[in-house]
Amino acid sequence: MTRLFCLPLLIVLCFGSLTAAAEKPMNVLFIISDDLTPTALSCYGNTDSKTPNIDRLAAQGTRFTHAYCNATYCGPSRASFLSGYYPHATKVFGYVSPRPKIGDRPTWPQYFRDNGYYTARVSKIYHMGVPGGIEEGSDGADDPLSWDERFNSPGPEWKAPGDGETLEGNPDGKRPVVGGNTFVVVEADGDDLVHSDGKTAAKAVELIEQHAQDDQPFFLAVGFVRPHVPFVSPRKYVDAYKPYSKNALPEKVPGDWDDIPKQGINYKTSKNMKMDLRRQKKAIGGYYGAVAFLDAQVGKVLDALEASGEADNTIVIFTSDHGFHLGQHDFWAKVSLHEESACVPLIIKVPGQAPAVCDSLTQLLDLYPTTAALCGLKPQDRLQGKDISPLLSNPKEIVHDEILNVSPMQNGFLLRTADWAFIQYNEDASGGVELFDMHKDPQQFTNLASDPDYADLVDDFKARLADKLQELRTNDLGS
Ligand SMILES: [Ca+2]
Repeated sequence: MTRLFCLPLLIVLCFGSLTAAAEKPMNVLFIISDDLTPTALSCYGNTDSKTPNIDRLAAQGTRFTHAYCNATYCGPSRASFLSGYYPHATKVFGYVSPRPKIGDRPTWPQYFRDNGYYTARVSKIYHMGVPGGIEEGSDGADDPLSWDERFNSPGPEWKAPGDGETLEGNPDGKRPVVGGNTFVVVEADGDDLVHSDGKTAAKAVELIEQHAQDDQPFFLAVGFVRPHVPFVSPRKYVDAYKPYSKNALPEKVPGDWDDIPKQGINYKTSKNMKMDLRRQKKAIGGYYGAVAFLDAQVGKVLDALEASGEADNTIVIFTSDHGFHLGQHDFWAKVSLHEESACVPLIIKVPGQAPAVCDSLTQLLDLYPTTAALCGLKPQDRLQGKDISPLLSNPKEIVHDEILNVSPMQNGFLLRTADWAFIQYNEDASGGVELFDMHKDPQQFTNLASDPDYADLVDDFKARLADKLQELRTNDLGS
């Protein structure tokens, strides 16, 4: 009897241990671009810009068409999704680490590190100044506790040898190529490895090769700095977008600013940047060139993962910290809460899942709880994002009824639902509001907020925003 009883138990134990040995937890490869609007990617419908490598990942994974950042510029966006809290929960609105606000609570990569993962970052994951911090090769607002290893990728940025032009604030053409947060295009001499992103791809490839065969799973975060200004790319990537005069500008509508509250006029506009149509078209060509350069670097990292034999055991995520205006409403760059700036590209590829396009709302705050769930790590109630893994198996599922995105620089708040974009300036709405019907008016030309027919809806959104802010301020941070 004893032997008969023990034998199945032994078999179970043996198979149990064999299965455990075979089931190494999934790796996470997180690739993030800087200032990349989804509208500049061919997999998101742009027919001028060509992004074959990001498209390839999109064809293998789930491409989210309604993914939003939770703050519309680098510092607070990155601090938010890396810490797991909304900007108004941590009050991190600037270009700093969230660490002092979260104490010893684990950040997203740190949680994987605490659970036995090797974690590393290459270049910009937490905020880094571009181009200044990249020129210096400094750590920026990094969080050392998040990583086993971290690597910076210094590069020449706007000083790269080549043909450069300052487009912004340079109507007479006398201003030389400059640094800082300025629209500059440089058609650079030399190859990819001259630049920060070329070095980042090379280091990421090296780390994948080093860690692919380890028993320990990896969480590798790869941060590219393009297409953030300056638009510096090896010449071959920019050539496709020359002559610059062929680049199409978005539709311009007379009186477009008349119904946008003053606080909603973006900090960079064609007018205050003094960019004529020639410069605007060159800005678009320079941006697309930087996107093509970025795309080629993403391709190198994806190729290395495939060659490593670990692609079938690795979650791959591609996204950006926020979007970017390329002349819509004569706005440029980020900060604005309008759609092109508020949206991010988001592609998630999980081994074994069917490729899909998902139109449901999602946000960068969801990445932490989602990857934790997919890798079998314990859920944490304190996190303010949601697990969107149900969307990967059923893209018709709905996890969010609304997304909150903020622009602290404008004291602005966006509530995005499936049908509406509601934007409010100041918590008491004293800076004005905008309401757009996103089905009838996806380009956001007609602000319905002052139309009496929509007064009840506006009041409803104001109340929802107040509730949402109260909800996220009720947290474990004691703030
Ligand atoms: Ca950014």
